[in-house]
Amino acid sequence: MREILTIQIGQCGNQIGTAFWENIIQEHGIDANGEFVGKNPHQIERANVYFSEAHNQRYVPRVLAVDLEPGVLEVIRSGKYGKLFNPESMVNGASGAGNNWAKGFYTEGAELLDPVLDSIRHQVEGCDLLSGFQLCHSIGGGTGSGLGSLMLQKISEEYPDRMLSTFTVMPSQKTSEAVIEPYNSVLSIHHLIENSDMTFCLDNEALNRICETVLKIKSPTHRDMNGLVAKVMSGVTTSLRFPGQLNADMRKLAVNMVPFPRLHFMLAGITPLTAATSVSYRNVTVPDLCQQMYEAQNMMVNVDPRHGRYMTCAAMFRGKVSLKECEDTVWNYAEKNSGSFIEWIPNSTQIAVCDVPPVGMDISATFLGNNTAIQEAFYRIGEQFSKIFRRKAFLHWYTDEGMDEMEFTEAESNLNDLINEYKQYQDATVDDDEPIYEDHNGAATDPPAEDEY
Ligand SMILES: Nc1nc2c(ncn2[C@@H]2O[C@H](COP(=O)(O)OP(=O)(O)OP(=O)(O)O)[C@@H](O)[C@H]2O)c(=O)[nH]1
Ligand SMILES: [Mg+2]
Repeated sequence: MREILTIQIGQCGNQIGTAFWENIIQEHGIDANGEFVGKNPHQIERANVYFSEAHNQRYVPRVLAVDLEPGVLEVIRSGKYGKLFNPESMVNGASGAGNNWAKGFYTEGAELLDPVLDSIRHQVEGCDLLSGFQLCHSIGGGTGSGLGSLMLQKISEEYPDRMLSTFTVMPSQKTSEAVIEPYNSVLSIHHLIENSDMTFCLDNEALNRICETVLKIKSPTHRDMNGLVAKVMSGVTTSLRFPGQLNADMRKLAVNMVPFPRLHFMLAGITPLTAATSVSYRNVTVPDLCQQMYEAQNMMVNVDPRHGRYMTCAAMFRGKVSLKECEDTVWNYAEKNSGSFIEWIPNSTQIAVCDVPPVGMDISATFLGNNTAIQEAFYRIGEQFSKIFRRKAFLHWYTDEGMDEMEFTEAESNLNDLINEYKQYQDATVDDDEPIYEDHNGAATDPPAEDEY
C-alpha cells in the first residue's frame, strides 16, 4: 500500500486537518469509533493509504497532530471524533508561539522537534511503503508557519525520496489577526519554495468570499471555511483513496503538474458550489462542472487566472460520469481558450475519474491549476512585508529569538525571484530561442552579461 502520513501543525493546521478526517471517514464508511460500517467493500479497499488498522479492526487516521499550545488538540480530543485518533499521535507544547515565526522555528518549536520526529519515524516504520507526507498548516501565525517550516526542512532532509505536499492557508488582509502575519508568511514561503514538492494554496480571503457570495453564508466562521478546504483535500486525494483510479499516486500528480521545481504552487477549486438553499433545483452535468471549474470566483486564492496562463491543470471528476465526456469537455475548453494556456506545454490538462461521489452528491469535480497568476497573491504578501520591513518594525520580536535580519532579506528576495520566474514563463513563447537563465538555486535570472560568456 502506498501510505500517506498527514501532519497537521498549529491551530489552523489541526482544524483543517480535522475537517478533512470528518469528511473522508464518511466517504470510507468509518464511524467515530473507527469501525467500518459501510456497505460497499470498495469504500475500505484502499483506506490503508490514509488509515492504519489497529488490532481490534479499528481504522485509525495516520496522522501526527502537533501544536505548541494544548488548547486546540484538547478540543479535538474531547470532541465528537476524539476517540478516532490515537492519543500518541498528538504532541503539544505548553506555551504557544505567540504569532512569532521565530519561536516556532528556532526556540519553542525546536524544543518539540525531537518527540515530533520520533513520532514520525515510528509511524513511517509501521508503513508498508510510504508514498509521502501531506502537511496542513497556516502561514500567518507562529506554529504552523515557523515549526511548519522547520518540519518541512527536517522531513525533506530525512526522507529526500518521499513526496512532501502541503495544504497551506495564507492570511487574508481583511480578516488578519496580527500585523506581523506578512513576516511569518514570507519567511514560510521561503521554505515552501525550497522544500515542498507541491503546495495547494488556500487563502482565507478567497475562502471567506466563496462562503459569502457563492454559498450565501452571512458571517462565515472558520468552520465554514474549513468545510471548503476539506472538500478540496478530499477531492485532490480521491484517486489515492479509492481503487482502480487514474493517477493513484502523489508522485504522478506532481510529475505532471510541476514543470519547474520552484513553481509548485497550485490554485484549487471545487464544483459544484451552490448555496444550501438552491441545492436540489437542478441536475448538474459534466459541462456545468467544467464551466464552473475555470471561473475566477471559484478559485480558493484571490487571484484572477485570466491575468496569467496555465502551465498545467488537473481535473478530477467524481461520480457516474463518462471519462470520454469529461475529456471531450475539458479539452474542448482548452482548445477554445488556448490563449489561457502556455503553448509550449501541449496537452497540459490531466483528467481523472473516480466513480465514488462525495457524500450527498451525484457528481462533482476538483480542479487544480498551475497558473502564473498565482504571482499576484505572492506580490500582495510581498508588498505588505516590505511596508513593515522597510522601517524594521516589529523586528526585535524575531531577533530576540536569535534570528538574523539577513534571513528576512533572503526570504524577501527569494519571493521576488519567484514572482519574476512566473512572469518570465508567462511571457515566454514557443518560438523564443532565448533560454531562461537560472542561478545556482534554479531561480530564473537575467541572462549573463556578454563578457561572462
Ligand atoms: N481557514 C482557517 N484559517 C484559520 C483557522 N484558524 C486560524 N486561521 C488563520 O491562521 C492564521 C493564524 O494562524 P494559527 O493557525 O491560528 O496559528 P498557529 O499556527 O497556531 O500559531 P500560534 O498560535 O501563533 O502559535 C490567521 O491568518 C487565521 O485567520 C481555521 O480553522 N481555518
Ligand atoms: Mg496557535
